[in-house]
Amino acid sequence: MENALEQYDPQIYELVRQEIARESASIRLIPSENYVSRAVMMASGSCLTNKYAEGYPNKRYYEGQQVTDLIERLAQDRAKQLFKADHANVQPYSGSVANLAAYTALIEPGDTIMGLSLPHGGHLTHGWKVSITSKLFKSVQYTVNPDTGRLDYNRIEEAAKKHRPKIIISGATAYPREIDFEIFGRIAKDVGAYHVSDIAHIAGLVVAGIHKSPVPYADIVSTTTHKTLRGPRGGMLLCKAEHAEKVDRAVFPGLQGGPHMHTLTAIAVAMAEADTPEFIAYAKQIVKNAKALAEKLLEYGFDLVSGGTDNHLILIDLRNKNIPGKKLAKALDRARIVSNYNTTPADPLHPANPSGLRIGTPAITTRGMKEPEVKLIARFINRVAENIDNESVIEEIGKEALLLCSHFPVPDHFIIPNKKNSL
Ligand code: DSN
Repeated sequence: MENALEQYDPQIYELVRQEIARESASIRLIPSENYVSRAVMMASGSCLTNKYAEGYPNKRYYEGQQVTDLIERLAQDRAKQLFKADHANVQPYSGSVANLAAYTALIEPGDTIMGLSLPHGGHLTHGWKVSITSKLFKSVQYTVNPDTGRLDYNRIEEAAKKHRPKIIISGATAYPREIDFEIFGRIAKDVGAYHVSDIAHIAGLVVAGIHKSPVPYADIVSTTTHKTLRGPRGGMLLCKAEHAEKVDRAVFPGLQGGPHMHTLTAIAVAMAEADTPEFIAYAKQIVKNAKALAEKLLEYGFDLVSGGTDNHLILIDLRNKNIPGKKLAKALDRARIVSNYNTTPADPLHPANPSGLRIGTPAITTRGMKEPEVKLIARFINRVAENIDNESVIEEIGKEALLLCSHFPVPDHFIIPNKKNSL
């Protein structure tokens, strides 16, 4: 397959090769990124990309579904078993579409949704002002408690009673603490709202039993498939039986046409991988690594939102270091440490140049790094911060980061074999 690419499109082949090398030769700390297995990669790059399959198994609008029906059913069954859900829809192209489908399955345009504000860790599609979700629906946003950086369930309940939303969204993209989905479920029930839970970031921790599952407490659970869950890029909806038909209709024909069958095939593979003791060990280590990283960063005087982490990510508020998030993210990138700049709760700066830095441990855990390596990474981050304008020190740290990467190669079965891929 790689040879065909090299032959037909050397320019793109070379760029893919460069990306393989970049991913191997950098410490990837973006909490929503990971390395998929070779099996997932192969399924994703398979002939299933050729097939149109609008509809659902046994109810398609195109013929030739002898194989696709079997694949989609397998993906659905594996997802249901893994998440202990009544129903699974594995067709959403992404988490954003999955969220929109969840809302449109349950409520009408103009109804009120209530989600976590973006600068406080929520997602764009939880009703943030620039998202279509705030234009289609009336959006009310709750925040974390600025003093603690944590969700304040009493305040969320007060807001729910005041605004009477039709949907309350739990879940986040930049929240380092465990979320109490049971309380969200109770609040929603008390005010007559549906509870939609977005576990895109923590899905891998949920299936491994490390973070409590929202499935018993939510009407619909939405997730992506590529973050801690370590599948291909995609989305998924899980729901109670009573919502199954509405969810399916909201995805197709409500929002999407033909499902991306190659992705769906790879999702099925990822679900099988996630249903193993190895995956549970990986998920446990993600959290151990994040806690060790947080502890070391605190020792170096970094201010962590909420004071630490319970999950896979850490949000650093850099105001006490007087370094803008973007400047540090770019300097770290030059030192082969890849993160993303991020808003912090009540951030006085614009999201394009905010006060925070978001980091996480899923990808480095997939590479087999553990607490000693994570402590070394904390040291690298601190040295970059202390030498933010000193390019020769940053270059030196980059060399050390490369050495660390060379000791923890992306596992062989996690990459496309490529002779030119060595560091
Ligand atoms: N962009 C994703 C993340 O990085 O968290 C959320 O969609």
